[in-house]
Amino acid sequence: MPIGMTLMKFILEEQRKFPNASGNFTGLISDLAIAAKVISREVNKAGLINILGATGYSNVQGEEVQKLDEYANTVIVGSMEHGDYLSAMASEEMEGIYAVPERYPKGNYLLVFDPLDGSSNIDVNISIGTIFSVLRKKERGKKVTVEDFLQPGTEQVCAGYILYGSSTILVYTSGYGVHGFTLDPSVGEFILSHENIRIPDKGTIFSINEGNSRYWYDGTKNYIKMLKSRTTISARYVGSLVADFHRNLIKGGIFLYPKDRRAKNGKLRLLYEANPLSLIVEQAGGAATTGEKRVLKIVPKELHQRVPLIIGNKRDVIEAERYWQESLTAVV
Ligand code: P6P
Repeated sequence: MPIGMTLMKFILEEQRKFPNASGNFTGLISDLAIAAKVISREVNKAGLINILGATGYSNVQGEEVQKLDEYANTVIVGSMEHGDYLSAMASEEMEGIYAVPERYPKGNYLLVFDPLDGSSNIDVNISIGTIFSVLRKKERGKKVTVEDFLQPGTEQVCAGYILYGSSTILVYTSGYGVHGFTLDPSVGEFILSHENIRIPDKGTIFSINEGNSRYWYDGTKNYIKMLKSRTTISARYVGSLVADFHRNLIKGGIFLYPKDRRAKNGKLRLLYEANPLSLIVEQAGGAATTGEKRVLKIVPKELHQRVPLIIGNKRDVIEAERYWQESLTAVV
């Protein structure tokens, strides 16, 4: 039986639509897919080897680095730095940018990623994920600096994630729809399983950490209270962004990590969590806002900047934004 449309065949078919394409993008995705397969293999046997648990130190975010976080970061950097498509990388696990070493050929793309999001769930066997975003360096030839990464999400060339769950699925968009590829471990290939994903117009799921409700502003309180009054509504919160986002993308729903009296700018990072998922959800017909503005329009001020994130099907996101705006005017 044919193994179906592999990720590489799909990407090559996409590339043929652009006669002037250099093939660099294809190389980037190909090497990223290899890194994903290696990470998937380790995630799926983490309990059997000494890779569970924490490293004993914290990252730039002040969060405890899990061994698998560090491992995933090393695998992605090692898999990508030798290709001729990148100038530099940035990651949740690295304080500054990582310029491709002089010994390797360079390209014009920039890769920014969260190597293993939701890593606090690793030791309890809950799905976790890698999130990635690809930008273009603005000026060819110039030495790459952190400013090259500080572009609004609308400038992303590509965005995606790999969810290490009941199966390993790679979902990406390059601006021409959202497509999902499920890893077939028996052949070691990502096979097209979800072509042209569209988020359902109506959702019956909301995802928010209600443990934070004592810190919520009225806009969040009033919106969640309204949601709970709906006859068909379910609360689902894994505590792993990629898992919560992917379920809502497929089934319809809204995920909220708003700013509150404790998380003054929300918790999630703009460049390698909010922006890539916002590009995906918009390409799938959904929406993503901070409560006050479209996420993809934010001009980043720093690499690890945090933003509030309300993301999902358009109707619910617009309604959540209305509640947020009303609470702002009520305060004035
Ligand atoms: P909380 C995981 O640490 C993460 O960055 C996201 O994956 C997840 O959505 C969020 O934080 C969970 O945060 O505060 O609800 O535990």
